[in-house]
Amino acid sequence: MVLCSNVLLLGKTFRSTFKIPDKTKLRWFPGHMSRGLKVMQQKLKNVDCIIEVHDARIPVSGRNPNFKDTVSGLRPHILVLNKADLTDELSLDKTLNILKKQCSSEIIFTNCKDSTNCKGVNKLINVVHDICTNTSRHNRNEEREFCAMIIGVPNVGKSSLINRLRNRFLKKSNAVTVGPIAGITRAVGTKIKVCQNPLIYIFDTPGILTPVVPDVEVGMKLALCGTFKDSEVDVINIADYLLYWLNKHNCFSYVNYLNLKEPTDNITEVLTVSAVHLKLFLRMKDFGGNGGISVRPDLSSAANNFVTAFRKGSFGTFNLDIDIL
Ligand SMILES: Nc1nc2c(ncn2[C@@H]2O[C@H](COP(=O)(O)OP(=O)(O)OP(=O)(O)O)[C@@H](O)[C@H]2O)c(=O)[nH]1
Ligand SMILES: [Mg+2]
Repeated sequence: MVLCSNVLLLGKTFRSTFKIPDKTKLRWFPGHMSRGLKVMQQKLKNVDCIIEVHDARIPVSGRNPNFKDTVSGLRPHILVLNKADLTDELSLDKTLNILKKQCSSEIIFTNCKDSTNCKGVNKLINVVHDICTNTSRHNRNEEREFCAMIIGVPNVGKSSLINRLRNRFLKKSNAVTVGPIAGITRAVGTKIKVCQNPLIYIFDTPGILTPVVPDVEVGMKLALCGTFKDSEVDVINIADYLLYWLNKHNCFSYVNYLNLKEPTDNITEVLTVSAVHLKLFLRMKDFGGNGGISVRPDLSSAANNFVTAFRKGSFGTFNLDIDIL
C-alpha cells in the first residue's frame, strides 16, 4: 500500500463516513441472474462441490449471503479469493484468521493473471479432488468424473479461473469468454473439462448479486471492484467513494497520478483537474441564443479513468476491508 507523508495532511480534514446521493440505488439484479440461479439449482444434482470465487480486495464483505441457502450450503464448499495480485499482502493473515472463524471451508488465494506459477491455481485441483473423494457424493458415487460448479458475484474472475485451470492442467486454450465488465457470463453453460487426471469438469455460471445491497459501504466496495455495472451506480459516485477511501486511509498516490497539487476530498475538483489534464472535454451546443458551442470538462470520462486506474492497481494494492479485519 502506498502511504504519503503526513506533511501533506496539514490543515486537511477528510470525510469519515460516505454518503451516496439519495436517489442512487445499490441494486442490480437483471433477469439473467434470477434465471441463472434457477438453472444452477437444477444442475446441482450433477455437481460434487462448489467453488465460490470472490474478490480478494473485499475478502470479508460483499459475498452473496443467499448462496448459502440456495447453492453453496448444499454441497462441499471451497472459497477462492481471486485477484490476489491486487490485494495488500500484509493483510492476508488477518483475512485468513477472520474467514476461518466464519466458515470451515478450504480457502485458497489465486491470481489468474499469473499464467505460469500461481500456487493457488495448482492447489485447487488437489483440493477439489480431496473434497470429492472424502465426502458424500450425493448419489454420484458411480460417476468416474468429478464435477464442480463455480459461483460468485459478477466480475470476480470465475470464468478466468476455469480458463487458467484448463491452460495449466490440460494445456488447452480458453473455453469461456472473460471481460472487465460485470455480466459477461449470462447463462450456465455446459460442463468444461479442466483436468484429465483426476478427471474434473466445472460448470461456469453467471455472477449473481443479492437483489438489494442494504449496506452503503459494502455496495460501494462491490461497485469499486466492478461487480456492478458502473452505469447502475454512476461512475462519478464510484470515483467519489474511491477518493473517500483513499483519503481515509492516507493513500495519496492518486495526487500525482491525476496531476493534482495536493490531496482533496472534493470529487468535482479532482475530476475537473484530471479532465483538463487529460484533455477530456464535452462539446455542447450553446442554447443561449448565439448558436455557439460550449466546451466543458468531461467528468464522467475522468471518473472512468480514475476508477480504471484503481482497478488495474495503479495506486498500489489494497484490502478494502482493512477497517473490519
Ligand atoms: N488483476 C487480476 N485480474 C483478473 C484476475 N482474474 C480475472 N481478472 C480480470 O477480471 C475481469 C473479470 O474476469 P471474468 O473471468 O470475466 O470474471 P467473471 O467472474 O467470470 O465475470 P462475470 O461472468 O461477469 O460474472 C477480466 O478483465 C479478467 O481479466 C486476477 O487474478 N487478477
Ligand atoms: Mg464469467
